[in-house]
Amino acid sequence: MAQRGFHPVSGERSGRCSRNARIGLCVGLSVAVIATVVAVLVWHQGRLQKPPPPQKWKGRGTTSNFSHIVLGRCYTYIQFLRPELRNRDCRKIEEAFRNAFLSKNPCQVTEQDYAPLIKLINQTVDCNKTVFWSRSKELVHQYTRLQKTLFTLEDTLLGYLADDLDWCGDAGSSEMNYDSCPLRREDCPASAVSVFWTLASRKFAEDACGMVHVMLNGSLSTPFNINSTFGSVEILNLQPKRVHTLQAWVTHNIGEISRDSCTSSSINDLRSIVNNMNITFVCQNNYRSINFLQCVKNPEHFLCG
Ligand code: NGD
Repeated sequence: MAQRGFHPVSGERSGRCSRNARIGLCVGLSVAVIATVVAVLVWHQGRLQKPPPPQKWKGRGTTSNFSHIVLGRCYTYIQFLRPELRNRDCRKIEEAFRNAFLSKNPCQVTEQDYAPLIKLINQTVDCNKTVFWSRSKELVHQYTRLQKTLFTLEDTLLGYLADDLDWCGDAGSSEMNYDSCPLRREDCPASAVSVFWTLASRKFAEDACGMVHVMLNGSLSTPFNINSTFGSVEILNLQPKRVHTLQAWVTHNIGEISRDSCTSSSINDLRSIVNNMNITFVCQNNYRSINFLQCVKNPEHFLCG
């Protein structure tokens, strides 16, 4: 009788246990080899497919939490600020905003890319309620926050979503570029952000009707600057068939010498441009309602007594 576990002829170990062990060892080794090969292949593939780092620009990167901020602003706007827009789909709006610039070179984003976003928002401003501004951002928004029937671009949903944010993507990635975005005029003539503001400003002006307003900063030597967005985009896109009058409110920083800016040469340039478009121009120096607003912030000032 052969010894248990030892084959009498081959001299090899026999029995169920050792055969199973050999099979197990073989299978284990094979699995290990295959797994190693697969792992090496995946690693190699991953190295080959790793996206190149995003392009570097001179400007700040996308604002942190961009998507959350846009979504939050959208719900705040349709829920509390202008409930008449409550049927807008904020998720789709945020997605359309993101899709306008993701996976694209930020210097090659076009107005067309923002068309789905603009279509989803679809908001109109009543006649006589449009307010433009230039170099007077804080004061004009203090004013329209109280005069709720008036709208600056930033009081519309489109402007409200984007105000003070930075954003850009990258052609080689589907992620936002949080490190840097193109700086206006330095990296390229039109970045994802500047294309947006030019488009939003143009549409805001094209849609205006009746009497429109602009708040300008009389404390500057040129309250009207032809190169500003107001001077180069908004004014030129007013529709004379829809707009009969442009009223300018020229304000001065409280406490600064208050001259009659309505007769200054830059305001005269504005008057000529507007009159040539067959639109009436009216200029108001130190508009009283806005002076009162300035006094709320500076109640002790002698001019506010
Ligand atoms: O292309 C731009 C750009 N253009 C202006 N600004 C821009 N920011 C970008 N990131 N990309 C900024 O708008 C600029 O730095 C100021 O902070 C602000 C307004 O510029 P200002 O005071 O020179 O005034 P503009 O006439 O150029 O523009 C104000 C008018 C106003 O009637 C709005 O309806 O043009 C409309 N807007 C344009 C651009 C940007 C508003 C904004 C905004 N809310 O940031």
